[in-house]
Amino acid sequence: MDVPGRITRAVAGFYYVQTQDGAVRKCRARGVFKKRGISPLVGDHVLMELHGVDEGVVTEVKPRHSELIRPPIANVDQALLVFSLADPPLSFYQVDKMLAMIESYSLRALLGFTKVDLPESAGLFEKVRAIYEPMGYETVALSVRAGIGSRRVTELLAGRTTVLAGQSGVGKSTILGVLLPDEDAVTGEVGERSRRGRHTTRHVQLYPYAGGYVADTPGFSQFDFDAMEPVQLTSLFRDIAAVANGCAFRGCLHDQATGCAVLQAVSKGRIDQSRYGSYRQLLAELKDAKARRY
Ligand SMILES: Nc1nc2c(ncn2[C@@H]2O[C@H](COP(=O)(O)OP(=O)(O)OP(=O)(O)O)[C@@H](O)[C@H]2O)c(=O)[nH]1
Ligand SMILES: [Mg+2]
Ligand SMILES: [Zn+2]
Repeated sequence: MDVPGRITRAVAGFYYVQTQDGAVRKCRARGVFKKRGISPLVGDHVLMELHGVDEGVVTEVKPRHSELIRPPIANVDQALLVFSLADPPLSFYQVDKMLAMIESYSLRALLGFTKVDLPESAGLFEKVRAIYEPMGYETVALSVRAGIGSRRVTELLAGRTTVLAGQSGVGKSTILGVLLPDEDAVTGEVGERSRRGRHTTRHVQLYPYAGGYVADTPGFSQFDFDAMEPVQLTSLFRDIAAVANGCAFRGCLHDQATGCAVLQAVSKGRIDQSRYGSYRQLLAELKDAKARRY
């Protein structure tokens, strides 16, 4: 009888499937998948035939409730977006762009701000929290060095499948190293060193954690907005979407008309200036991309 499990890693045609007892088996996928155009993904819930003590064959992939393309990973519930408040310095534009991306995937977004121990970050966390919490985003201050935030992260990750995302050097692997102290792989396996002399994460891998799973994911920030229509952007900014309904102009991009409800909300301080600035910058990028398409 075939046994249920979850793919936690995929390398060179092999799938590592973890069963409920925690054991991991190295599997091939049954040939018929290729013919049917199905390619198993990390995160897939599968059935496998057991071969020997630690091998198997994936025989069935269960329907997915979500599927990311970059990174390729299935059945994710939420993303912990990681930003550093200093070194590298915080970019509000990056925060807003990543948030828009996660909204476009319809995933829950959690915001983690690292390196609160560095003096350059003083006061900055309070500022970001004041912007993002009223919109309904969980906002957590983190410092591995000062031992801040990891308990809250554990609560937020419990029982769910979470991807960590964020630019290189913000501290994603460092957080995982604290959550998963026994997994040498988290900071060790990563192998290749980036130009700045640090370990850089290369593979997508799910680690069981707090009754759920967590993944460190390379390359998330390469999301490509190019295929999106400019008018779709509003719905990815919660604060802007909340007032955009009241805008009297049909098809308004909320970037120029006097009398536009969004512009009014910005001038009254009901929408944060930096959020609106990010919206305008992304909108300009989408318009450029569209112009290049035709
Ligand atoms: N001061 C301070 N430094 C930190 C903190 N968290 C991480 N760092 C440092 O920041 C650097 C980058 O951390 P990583 O965890 O490798 O960053 P990453 O996000 O995994 O980077 P990539 O794998 O390249 O995407 C390391 O030198 C860490 O020691 C923190 O809370 N405070
Ligand atoms: Mg890393
Ligand atoms: Zn408008």
